[in-house]
Amino acid sequence: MSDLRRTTTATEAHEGTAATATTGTETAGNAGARASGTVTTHCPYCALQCGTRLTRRDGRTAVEPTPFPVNRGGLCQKGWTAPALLDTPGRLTRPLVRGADGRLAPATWESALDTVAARLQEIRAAHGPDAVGVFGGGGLTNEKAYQLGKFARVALGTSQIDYNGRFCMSSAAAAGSAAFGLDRGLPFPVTDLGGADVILLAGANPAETMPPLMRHLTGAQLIVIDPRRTATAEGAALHLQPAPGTDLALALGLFHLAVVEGRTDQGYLNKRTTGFDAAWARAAAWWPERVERVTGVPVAEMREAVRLLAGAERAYVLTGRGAEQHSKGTDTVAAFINLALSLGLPGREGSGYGCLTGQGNGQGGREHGQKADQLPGYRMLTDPAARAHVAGVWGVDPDALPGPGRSAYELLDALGTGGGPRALLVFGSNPVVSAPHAARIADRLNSLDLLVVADFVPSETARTADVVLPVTQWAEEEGTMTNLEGRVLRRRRLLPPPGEARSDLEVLHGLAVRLGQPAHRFPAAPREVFEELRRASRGGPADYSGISWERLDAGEALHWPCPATAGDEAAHPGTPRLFLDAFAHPDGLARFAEVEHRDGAETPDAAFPLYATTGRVLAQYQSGAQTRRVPELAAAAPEAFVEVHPDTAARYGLADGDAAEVSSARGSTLARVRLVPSLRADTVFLPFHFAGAGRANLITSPALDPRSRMPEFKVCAVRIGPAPRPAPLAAPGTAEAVRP
Ligand SMILES: Nc1nc2c(c(=O)[nH]1)N[C@H]1C(S)=C(S)[C@@H](COP(=O)(O)OP(=O)(O)OC[C@H]3O[C@@H](n4cnc5c(=O)[nH]c(N)nc54)[C@H](O)[C@@H]3O)O[C@H]1N2
Ligand SMILES: Nc1nc2c(c(=O)[nH]1)N[C@H]1C(S)=C(S)[C@@H](COP(=O)(O)OP(=O)(O)OC[C@H]3O[C@@H](n4cnc5c(=O)[nH]c(N)nc54)[C@H](O)[C@@H]3O)O[C@H]1N2
Ligand code: SF4
Ligand SMILES: [Mo]
Repeated sequence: MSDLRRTTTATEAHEGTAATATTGTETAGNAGARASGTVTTHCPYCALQCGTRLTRRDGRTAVEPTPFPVNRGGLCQKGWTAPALLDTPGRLTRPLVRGADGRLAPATWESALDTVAARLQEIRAAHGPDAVGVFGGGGLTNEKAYQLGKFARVALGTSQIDYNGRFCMSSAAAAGSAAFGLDRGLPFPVTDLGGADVILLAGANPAETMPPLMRHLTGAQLIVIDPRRTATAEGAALHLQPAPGTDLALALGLFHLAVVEGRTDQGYLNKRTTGFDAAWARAAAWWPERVERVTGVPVAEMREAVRLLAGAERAYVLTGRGAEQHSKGTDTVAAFINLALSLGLPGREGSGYGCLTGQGNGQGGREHGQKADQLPGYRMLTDPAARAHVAGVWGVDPDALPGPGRSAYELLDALGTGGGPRALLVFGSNPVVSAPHAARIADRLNSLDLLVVADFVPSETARTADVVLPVTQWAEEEGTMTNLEGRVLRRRRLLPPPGEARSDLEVLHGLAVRLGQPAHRFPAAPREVFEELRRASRGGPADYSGISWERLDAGEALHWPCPATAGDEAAHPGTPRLFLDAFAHPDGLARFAEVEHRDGAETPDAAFPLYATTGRVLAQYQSGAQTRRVPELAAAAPEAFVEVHPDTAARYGLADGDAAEVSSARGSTLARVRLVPSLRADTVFLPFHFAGAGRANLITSPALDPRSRMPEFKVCAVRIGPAPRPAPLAAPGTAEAVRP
């Protein structure tokens, strides 16, 4: 078990060693005088939602991890340095409105909100309600996500709302719902992973993306599927290294082997599943040698993976974005679920299938109605009973609720075109950096009659807006978040917001009232919104009606569904483990999916001979809007880079440290070359955290999965060569007030 040591070492190396990190300045955002005190809360970044304790004293904030079971006293480098966000220079503290001179200038809240409301009314009057769009985020609290969906459907009357979770969770959600009848990323607590013997990680790199999660994986042998030899793969018992975009073939091949080698669990298949025969009819044609030809993974490694997985008493199959962010992401996840079902894993205590949800509220963000086709409680907008229930809670006519709108990329792509929205409100996303085919999206945003961005830092998207609304961040507000295991958590306020910053809920209240809504319909107090969310979710798949802030504050661990029970609202214990007795389909059975491999939207050719894939590094978060501003993180990952195999670099005239230009059919990006001998020679990798000319999304493909509408972030065809001109690779830091 020497592999275990390596896993542990990788974890420690990536978690950092700070005992207690303190940051703060007396100057930034007049925060120096802000209150003192201590709160127990959670990290502002990823879906692990590590438990933290914050202490504010003398204008400085210190963070320390709590024994919260998910992080068990660990934090990653981003968590340790998160307090720097509270005092970051350049923090937005006043509303900004673009004047006739083309520059963003400070304005009062009254005039900023009046301006936005008046222009929204004009645009609606001239072009109809769908001329206004809303773009939300999976980092928003449950209360904000809920209120944003309600605001779009009721105050704006638009169908045009979607959110960045479409770029993140949608393929796993679609496949999970189809297989199990319900989508909760992990249908079991994270701590269950600690008892596993074997865990297969398909396209996930938690050693960098969720380092404290590795604490739960040290007892298991890991099988990692990743074209790169990541920090996670370094510690694995087995690393399968397929070409990007070929996981579907690989999963079919593993399923095939499980069947022909007699490793399936026949009793489980009979009792708990349906659809095996049709799924097998497809997989039967994916014999191992054929899979090796498509994926590049040797047959012996596939056999070893199935041997490990099938031989384990307790085993999990987990997917990450590497398997999901493809134009066939839903089918790929379905194929991994087929594999898990064939081995009898889902719905069994100590085993299962799960998806590692990414954003801070990536789970809650997909339940409360900011998605194009959804109503709160994870209900469908097309379901008449759901419409009637939610409209009842909102006090509106069900027929007045619009139908489903465009998905995230389709919404952004349509902006300012004939049929698309002419105004957009952005809450919690930075699509100028994070959307695929980013140059096209920046161009669409610039074509709008009105772009409004609510943020607490001047993100690249905020800098192109007509109106920028400064909002509160994590430690300045109250609310709830739902982590990757479906556990509802309290976010607590440590200090008052700087300057004139207001919460997103206050912003929505102010706009709704100006759009003619009764004030009571859009409360600004998060707790009041949560009480309404409970009622709206009641009876839905994601039922929060039995969850109260009192129960959470008393320390109860509540995973949804947690329905209110007659007589005693607080009686239901929540549901840490789903599916133990039955899956959520009416017949209680899990469904195998009939899926077939297909190529990605682009495969390498003479003009673009390499695969490019994209992803994350430890020290930066997402579009980098927040983490590029944290000095310690910016120092650790200062500029765009591209990982290249040494032979490939030599072939294209590149040496380590050179500035390279990577080009696809859509455009080019600039990045510093890093030679990585363990990478596949046919593949280059770029992180997407950097702005300007270093945006990886200048080259990515907007090909969409037909079911989830997930863009193909994880594979496109490119060529690489020396950068044609001296390249400004480091990310620009401070705000630039002029629309580019
Ligand atoms: N440090 C850091 N942590 C984060 C985030 C962050 O931005 N930075 N973001 C959070 C969010 S929102 C998310 S969604 C999660 C994402 O967490 P992960 O899914 O772990 O992150 P990624 O780096 O996007 O992708 C994982 C791996 O997929 C591999 N990959 C690329 N193409 C393929 C392919 O075709 N097949 C397979 N099998 N693998 C492939 C990449 O090489 C990469 O190592 O991380 C969360 N945590
Ligand atoms: N090439 C490539 N592109 C990708 C991916 C990839 O793997 N490769 N991954 C995709 C994935 S999984 C994701 S999740 C997206 C994420 O990409 P984005 O949607 O751009 O996510 P963030 O960078 O987190 O942007 C959030 C913005 O909202 C602000 N913000 C944070 N909290 C709040 C709040 O409570 N209210 C308001 N109003 N603002 C807030 C932050 O300051 C920041 O500017 O990127 C996607 N893009
Ligand atoms: S793993 Fe995620 S939640 Fe935990 S400290 Fe790091 S960024 Fe924060
Ligand atoms: Mo994500």
